[in-house]
Amino acid sequence: MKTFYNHLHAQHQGKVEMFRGALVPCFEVPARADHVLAELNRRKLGAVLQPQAFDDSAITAIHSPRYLHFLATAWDQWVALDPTNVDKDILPSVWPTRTFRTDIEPDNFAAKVGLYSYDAGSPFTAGTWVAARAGADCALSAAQAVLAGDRAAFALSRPPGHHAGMDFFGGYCFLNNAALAAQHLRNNGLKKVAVLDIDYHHGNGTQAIFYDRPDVFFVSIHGDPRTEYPFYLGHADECGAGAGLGANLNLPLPRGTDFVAWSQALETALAAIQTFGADALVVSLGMDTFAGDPISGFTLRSDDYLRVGARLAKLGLPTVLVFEGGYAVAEVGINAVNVLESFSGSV
Ligand code: SP5
Ligand code: ZN
Repeated sequence: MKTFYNHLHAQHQGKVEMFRGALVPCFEVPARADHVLAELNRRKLGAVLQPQAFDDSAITAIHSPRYLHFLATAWDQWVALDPTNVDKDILPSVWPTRTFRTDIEPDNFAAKVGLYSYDAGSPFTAGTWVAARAGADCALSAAQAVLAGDRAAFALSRPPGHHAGMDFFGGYCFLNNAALAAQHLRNNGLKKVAVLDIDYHHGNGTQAIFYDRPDVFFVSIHGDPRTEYPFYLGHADECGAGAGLGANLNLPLPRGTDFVAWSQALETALAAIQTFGADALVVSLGMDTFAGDPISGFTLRSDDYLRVGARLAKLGLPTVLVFEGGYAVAEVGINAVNVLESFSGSV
């Protein structure tokens, strides 16, 4: 399996995120991707390639122009406010909740940051845009490889993507890499695409992007949003809307869920993907279902990921795997490559 690696990922390097009234060190760190790359190389799992550069039309297929303009200019606007801002991350502090208007982009910078975000845990830094844009190229390149006939391809990038919506960032995510890959597959001849999200956290951004569409089936296995981030989406009764009714499936599980119960949900998800009749699969591959994850609550072990990769391969679909979360830094490489190696060994 080819890997498209974002060699610019470390340009996104947040310092702090808000947690219980304090700024704490970021969980989403460059070492995560470094460990996955090192493990891929150690096991010689296939070529590690630089992505192709895709033009912005592939991005505007998912994200709004005003959001993309904001992301591309945010750092310069931030430093223009005060030159000493170069040493600080951008974090939002005000948001337009219910009853506020979101159609007018304010001039005030803090107000703009809030308009385009939904949490205070996702610092925007000097290199965030460059890293996220190169990550989009990785996801698109992986989709392109599959379109060209590869059975599967892996996009190894950070920041992750599945929490990012059409016009907002959050949950450490800025551009929705999985959605970009799915849309690229759709735009190039594949009629029906399934996105299977196995990150611990519900992929609210991906769900929202495709919620009213019948051509992209979003299926997610995740911590119950009543107790787990992102809290406000991911319940079992969210089934899609309008023409997309029936093309969304959420399988929330309680904190503490083990591999046996998680695997049952995986079987439900895969059966639904087969019933949908997908021509291709995009996997939001979060490794934060691991027992040792510092911010999550499932109890999967490293060996379990060997079963996951083999099972995904058995579905028999052209597959784009996109790296998402996973914060047990020392183990994230082993766990992710366990999925990839067993997938490759099973096709
Ligand atoms: C892509 C992805 O996995 N995003 C997850 C974003 C989660 N953000 C909220 C993190 C809350 C941190 N809680 C710290 C608990 C320390 N015991
Ligand atoms: Zn996650």
